[in-house]
Parts: sequence; C-alpha cells; structure tokens
Amino acid sequence: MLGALLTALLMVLPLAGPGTNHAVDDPFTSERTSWYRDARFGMFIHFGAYSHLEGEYKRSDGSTCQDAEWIFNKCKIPVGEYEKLVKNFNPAQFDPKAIVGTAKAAGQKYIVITSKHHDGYAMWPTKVNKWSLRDHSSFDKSRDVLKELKAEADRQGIKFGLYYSTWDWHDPDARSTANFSRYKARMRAQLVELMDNYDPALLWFDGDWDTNNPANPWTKQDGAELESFLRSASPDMLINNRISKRAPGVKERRVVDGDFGTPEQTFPSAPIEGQLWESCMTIPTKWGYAKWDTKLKDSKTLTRNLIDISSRSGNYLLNVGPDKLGRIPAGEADRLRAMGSWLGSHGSAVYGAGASGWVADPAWGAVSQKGDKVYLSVYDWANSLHLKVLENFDVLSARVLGSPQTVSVTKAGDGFDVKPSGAKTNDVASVIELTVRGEQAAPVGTGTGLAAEYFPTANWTGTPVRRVEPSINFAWRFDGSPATTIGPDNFSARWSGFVQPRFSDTYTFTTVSDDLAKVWVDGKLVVDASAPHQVRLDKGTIALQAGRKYAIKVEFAETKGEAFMKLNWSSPNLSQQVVPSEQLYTN
Ligand code: H79
Repeated sequence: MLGALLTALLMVLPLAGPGTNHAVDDPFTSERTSWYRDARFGMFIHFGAYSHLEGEYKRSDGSTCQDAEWIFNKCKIPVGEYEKLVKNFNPAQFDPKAIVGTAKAAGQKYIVITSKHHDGYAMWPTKVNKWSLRDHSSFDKSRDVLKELKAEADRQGIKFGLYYSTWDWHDPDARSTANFSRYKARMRAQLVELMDNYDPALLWFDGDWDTNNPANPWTKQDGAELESFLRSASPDMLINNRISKRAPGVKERRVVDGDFGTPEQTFPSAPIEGQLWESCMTIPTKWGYAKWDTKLKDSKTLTRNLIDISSRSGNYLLNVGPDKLGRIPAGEADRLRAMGSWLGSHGSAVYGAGASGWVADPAWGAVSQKGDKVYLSVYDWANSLHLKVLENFDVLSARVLGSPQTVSVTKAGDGFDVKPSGAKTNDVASVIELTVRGEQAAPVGTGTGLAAEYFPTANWTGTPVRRVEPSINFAWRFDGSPATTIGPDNFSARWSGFVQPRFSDTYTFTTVSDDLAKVWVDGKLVVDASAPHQVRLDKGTIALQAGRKYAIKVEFAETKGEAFMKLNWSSPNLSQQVVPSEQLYTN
C-alpha cells in the first residue's frame, strides 16, 4: 500500500530514463507470480451502472434496444439520459459472503471485479468525480462494495483483483487529444485510490483498441508510463497486457506488455509463447447482466474449457454478471457449483499443473503435468487410450482418481497404451493419474550471468560499458537503456560466455526483440532476427547435453523507438523461462 507522501513522490519523480530496465522479473518463474500460475481458475465479475438497465433501453419512440455493459454506447443513449436512468441503481442485495462463497464453491482462486468499465462509472467512493456508486445511485451511502468484497476475499483466502477501463465514454477529456492529460491525471488518481483502499493483487486493464466511437487517445507511451508507475507503487501486483494500446488495425496484442496475455471468448490450441496467459469468457453471451441473455453454456463445456486451458498452462477467468440488486444469476451460480464439484475430486489435474512437454495433446481429452504426476483428463473413455510420447519417461504407477479400478500401461508404437479396467467415473472427464520418472536434472548451476558489453552506437562500435548481466530480460521501452551513459535510441549489446543445460534435450531458444537480435550456441546461429522489426518472437533449436557448458553469444541492436530484448529457453523437460543466471557463465 502507498503512503500519501510516497504517492506524491511517485507522481512527480520520473521512473524512467537512460539506465532504466522496466522488466521487473521473469513472470514465468518469479515468486511474485507463483500464486497466479498455480491458481488456474478465477471469477470475473462485470457489475456496474449498466447492470441496473438489465440489458434493455426503451427509447422515447417506444422501440427498445438491447445490449449489456455496452448499452450506453451501442444503444447511443444520450449521456444525460444514461445518468438519469441509473440514478436509482440500488444493488441492496449485494452480498460479499454469497459471492465469495460461490467463487470458493466453484474452486476459483481469485476474483477480478470491474471497478470502472467503459461507461466510466466508479464502483467505489472515488474522490475524483461524482460519477460513482456512492454519489450517483440510490445505494446505501455507508456501503462500499469493493471494500466489502476485498474483506470477504481476504477472510476466505481468495485473491482480489480489479478491472479498470482506460477507455472512458463518460469523461469528456478522455476523448479529447487536447485535454487528455487531464483525464490521465484523474485516471492515475483513481488507480492510486484503488491501490490505497483495496490493495489489489492484480489490475486488469481494458479498452486498448483504436477507435473513434468515442475516440481513444491512449498510446503505447501512456501504457508504458502507467505500467512503470504501478510497478513502483505496488511491486507484487500482476498487470494484464491491455494496459498498452494497439495500433490502428492491429489485432494481436504483444507479449511485452504487462504480465499476462488476455484471449477473450476463446482460448489457444497450444501454450502461448513469451507470456503467461488467461482466457476470459462468459457463461451466457454478455459480460454484464441482461435479462434476455438466458442461453448459458453447460457446466460440462465450461469444465472442459478449464481442463483444456490448464493443460496449455493458461488460466480461465470465467465471468458472472450480477443483476441490478447485486445477485449472481442462479443459472451462473449453478454452473459454477457443478465445476467446483468436478474440481473437488479432480482438482489435482488443474491447480499448479500445466502443459506437459512429454506427451502430445490427445484426441480423447487433455494431458497436464505437475512434477512427477501426469494427468490424463479423459473426455471420451475407452478400453485403450493411446499416449504419443515426445520425450522418454517411465511410468511407475497409474490409477483412476476416485476409483479402485486398475490401469495397465504398456509401450506401444510411438508411446504408451493406457488401459483402465473399468468404466468412466465421470461424464465431464475421468482422470487417470500417472506417476512418472523422467530424466534426472543435472544440479542447479553455479553461474552468475554473461559478460555484457553495451555500445553507444547501433553497430557494436565505440567504447562499451562492461558488466556481468545475470540474464537477458530487458524492457527498455521508449525511455530506458542499458546504462545511464547510453541514450534510449541507437545502442547495441553483446552478451557472451557459456550456457549450461540441466537436461539432455533439444532446447528451443526464443528471443522477444525490438529491434534486431541474434543468438549463437556452440558456434551455431540458432536465432537470426537481424532484419529490422517491431516486437517479435523468433526461435531456433539445438540439441544439448546436460551439465556441459556451451559457448553462447547474443547480439542486439536498437535504432529507434521502443526497445525490448529477452532470451528464453524451453525443452521437453523445461517449460519456457528466461535463461536463468545460474546456468550462465562468463567463462
Ligand atoms: O469487459 C468485457 C467487454 O465489455 C470488453 N472486454 C471484456 C472483458 C470488450 N468490449 N469490446 N470487446 C471486448 C470487443 C472489442 C470490440 C471492438 Fe471495436 C471491435 C474493438 C475494436 C473493434 C467496438 C467497435 C469498439 C470499437 C469499435
């Protein structure tokens, strides 16, 4: 939490400039993100002034227009009219115990609630304006739904996060390039209120697209400045990638913004490379409450989504839309309880488990791995289930969770045939747990990093700044650079030394770079991203022996604009991470 003085200081001090690296750690491995990497399942809550309209706007001509959290915008409601319509918003039955209890019963480990959606309406008693649940509603003025929910989440041991839309349809300065800095100051003041009052474990930004309806002057620079401010203010907080801005016509979000990616209403068919990720989805079609939005996904589909997502090392942020009185609709709560019931007896396949580098994704279900356990979540039960193996391992034992039946595992073709002796135990997914033994890792290395040279030119000339660099994980963004004596543009870097793998594997080296990057391992050019580019992911593979040291050389050059450079590796035995300092040596 921020003291008032510290806040004031942070708001005036530059957190930037030459010598600044905005990358705080490796989100794939840091202690900071470990709760989030293990959690796998969270509750999204869309609750705001729009909830009061229940998804319907009756125009003065008698016609109706339907939408939900977008109703103000999509139904083109005049601002004064929207303000009048929500004046009687009174979610008197908002019950934090019931909501957190529903999340707990669902097996969800965190909650993310809208503090301010695109309509700009603050769900807490903000001092920044009067457009809030406290000052523009018929709700009990002594209540604060965010405070109540945070307190209850703490009591029930569930992490608490806040959604905040940078795009704002209500504040006139938010669509004005000329006055945008005034809006940004108010936004920052609101975010400080949120951090001071509710100490969120996570901030979930939204509204990163380029649009003129209304205009969204937010820029990538704004996102970079805000991210750096928030990191200083609350170093452990997780931040999503929508804190940045997408350029006109750009569909994909970048892996260099925030801590995690945010596919929406969909999830990828394989782990995302370069960043943690979380798919957010709805149970009906809309996020906010709409009384007509009654066709809900069934709990089997939702549970399998969670299984598929966690088998790809992602999180599932599943939304509920409380009604105008603040109650989670019964159909949504039912679905969540059903998911919790499956998780109660099969949660070990989900929590803390992730993609297995050892086996291929099967057609009959999904596979996840956690340490020496491999979980086969079987959707289409059969007498014999084939597992295609990508990396040799032994199966020491096998069982069906919640069933005394035996399971035989025999080598067959490109992997194993797994044969359970009895019937499926569950219609959603039956889980076969394999206890496995793979290659023993070589001991953790004793390295301290690579020898780094940072040049004040983009072509590795001039007098370099030299130091030992623990790892290659840099977000210099717009203003930063490798050293105070080097400007934010036109510089280059060379890192050299030795890299020591802990497994005998085919390793994939991946760079996330802007601008150019090259990686040589054992004299072989593994990554060549030498054509100028924006933020890009490039990779190459090389077979390495555990414990041996291989020469490594990495080059980077930056001419203009933003600068990023990250060196990750992965192998069948090792999920993606920044190459850690212990495995890097200067000689
Ligand atoms: O809060 C929920 C949604 O209300 C919000 N994100 C989730 C978590 C969301 N709103 N819109 N979208 C997601 C989809 C984006 C639609 C867009 Fe467009 C189409 C953005 C750019 C093209 C609409 C049309 C907005 C600008 C033009």
